[in-house]
Amino acid sequence: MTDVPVYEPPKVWTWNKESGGRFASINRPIAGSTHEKELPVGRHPLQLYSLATPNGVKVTVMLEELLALGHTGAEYDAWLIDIGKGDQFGSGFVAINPNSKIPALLDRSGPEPIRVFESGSILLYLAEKFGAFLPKEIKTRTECLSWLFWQMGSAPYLGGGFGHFYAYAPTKIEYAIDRFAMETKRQLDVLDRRLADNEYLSGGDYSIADIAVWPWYGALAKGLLYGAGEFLSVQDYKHVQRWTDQIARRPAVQRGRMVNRSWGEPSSQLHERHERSDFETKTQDKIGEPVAAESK
Ligand SMILES: N[C@@H](CCC(=O)N[C@@H](CS)C(=O)NCC(=O)O)C(=O)O
Repeated sequence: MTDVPVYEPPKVWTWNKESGGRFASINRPIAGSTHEKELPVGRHPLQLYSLATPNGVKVTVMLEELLALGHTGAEYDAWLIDIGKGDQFGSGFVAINPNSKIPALLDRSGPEPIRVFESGSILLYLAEKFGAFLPKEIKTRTECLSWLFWQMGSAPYLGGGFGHFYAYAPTKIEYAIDRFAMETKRQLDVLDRRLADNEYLSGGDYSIADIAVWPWYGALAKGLLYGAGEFLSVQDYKHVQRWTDQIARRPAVQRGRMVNRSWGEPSSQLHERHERSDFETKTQDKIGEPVAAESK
C-alpha cells in the first residue's frame, strides 16, 4: 500500500468548512432549514420536488410508468430542486423532507396532504397506492422488497463511497478507492448472478426493484457514473448489461430520465414537468439555455 498522510483525529470533531472536494459547499453537520422559501404547487394530485440524479430518476420513471398503464391519478407536477444552490435547505422543502435531500413527494389527493421522502419509500407508497409494479403473491412481493431495500442499502457504498473517492474527493486515496471499488464490483456481481437466472430482479416481472436499481447500476454499467466504466470493467457484467438495455428501451423510462434534468443535451432536459405534452414542447432545446447543475 502507498503511504498516506497520517491523520490523528482530535478528541472532539469540529466543522472544518474548508475541507474541500466537490459538493463541500452544501455539506453541513446540522439539519434543518437555512432560509425561508415556500414550495410552488401545481394543479395535479402529486407534487414532486426533485432533480434527475439516480435517486430522483427512480420516482419520475415510476410516475411515467404508472401514467403509461393508465393511472391518471398519477398525474404530477415535477419541480426542479437545485441541490448545488441549496434549494433542499429551504423551509418548504425541509417541511416535506426533514433530511434535506431529493426526491420528496407531496400527495394532495386526500383530505390531508401526505408527505413522502426517501426514494424507496416513495416507490413503495406509489406502488401500493396504485396497485402496480409490486407483486401481490407473498414470495415474489418479498423478493421485490428485498431487492428494493438492497438498493437503498447498497448504493451509498457506490455513490458516497466509490463515487466520492474516485471522482470527487480533493485527493486520490488508494486505500479508499480500493476498498469501495472492490465493494462496487461485488455489488455488480450480486446483480449479475441474480439476472443470469431471472429476467427482472423480483423474478419474471418488471417491478419497483428494477425501477430503484436501474438508475444507479444501469448507469454504472454503461460507464455513465463517475467516468468509471473502464476502471471497473463494467462490460464484464453481461447479465446486468442485458437487463440495463432492456429497461432503457421502455418509453416511460426514456421520459422519466428527462424530468428535472438540468445538464447534458438540451433536448434531454425537461426542467419542470406539468403535462405529458411538455416532453414535446418544453425541453431546453425548445425553450432556452441549459443551466449548470450536476448530479451528486
Ligand atoms: N436515501 C435518499 C438519498 C437521497 C440523496 O442522497 N439525494 C441527493 C441527490 S442524489 C441530495 O439531495 N443531495 C443533497 C445534499 O446532500 O445536500 C433517497 O434515496 O431518497
